[in-house]
Amino acid sequence: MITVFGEGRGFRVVWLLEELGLPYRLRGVDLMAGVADDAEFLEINPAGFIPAIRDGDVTMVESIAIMEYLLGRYGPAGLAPAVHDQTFPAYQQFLHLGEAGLAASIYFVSGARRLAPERERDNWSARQAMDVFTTRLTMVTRQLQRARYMAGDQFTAADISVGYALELARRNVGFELGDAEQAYMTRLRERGGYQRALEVCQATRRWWTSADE
Ligand SMILES: N[C@@H](CCC(=O)N[C@@H](CS)C(=O)NCC(=O)O)C(=O)O
Repeated sequence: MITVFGEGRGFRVVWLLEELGLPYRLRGVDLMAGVADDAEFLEINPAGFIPAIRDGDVTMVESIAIMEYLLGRYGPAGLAPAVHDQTFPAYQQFLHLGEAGLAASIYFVSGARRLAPERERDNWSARQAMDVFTTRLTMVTRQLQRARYMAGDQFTAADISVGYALELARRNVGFELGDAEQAYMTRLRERGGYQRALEVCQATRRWWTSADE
């Protein structure tokens, strides 16, 4: 049985597990309360960030690496193109751009705007992170002019990566997505795997629902 520790980017992992139809359990990690007393979690990830997984003897962190591990070990079920497929380069690019270019940037914008002291909310680094997010987003916009999904006409794990980042931007910093990105998000939210993941990830669900109000 695979255990997923923590929501946040763990939503990506849960979404993928739902798409793959694999058994798993979600073990909550409360970052706001602090993890100093959470010995079981710290044994899995001494650095204390989420998500992490345990799968038998395997422990791992980094949501994109975890998705690549799960796809590699349990079969892509159509969610990752084969390496010689013509869609593989775009798949690989957007799988990583979703975290390295998009989610990582918007996460720091969100932290600055929500948690920093008033005078530091619009600091230079937060503005730089916002610029990085918006420039990387143009890659997504251009891709959506060419295809329905990041790797072409089939949904793949690259859409889980990018889709989560766009949800984060919209819900955490009120970023206004363009028409093409909004239509893309509607397609993603209609998926059974997305909806089941949101049922399982109750903290994410509460957070996103409150952001919609
Ligand atoms: N690149 C990592 C980012 C992990 C990350 O920053 N997670 C956040 C929550 S989604 C976190 O644990 N923040 C608290 C911390 O870094 O101590 C991934 O994709 O898993």
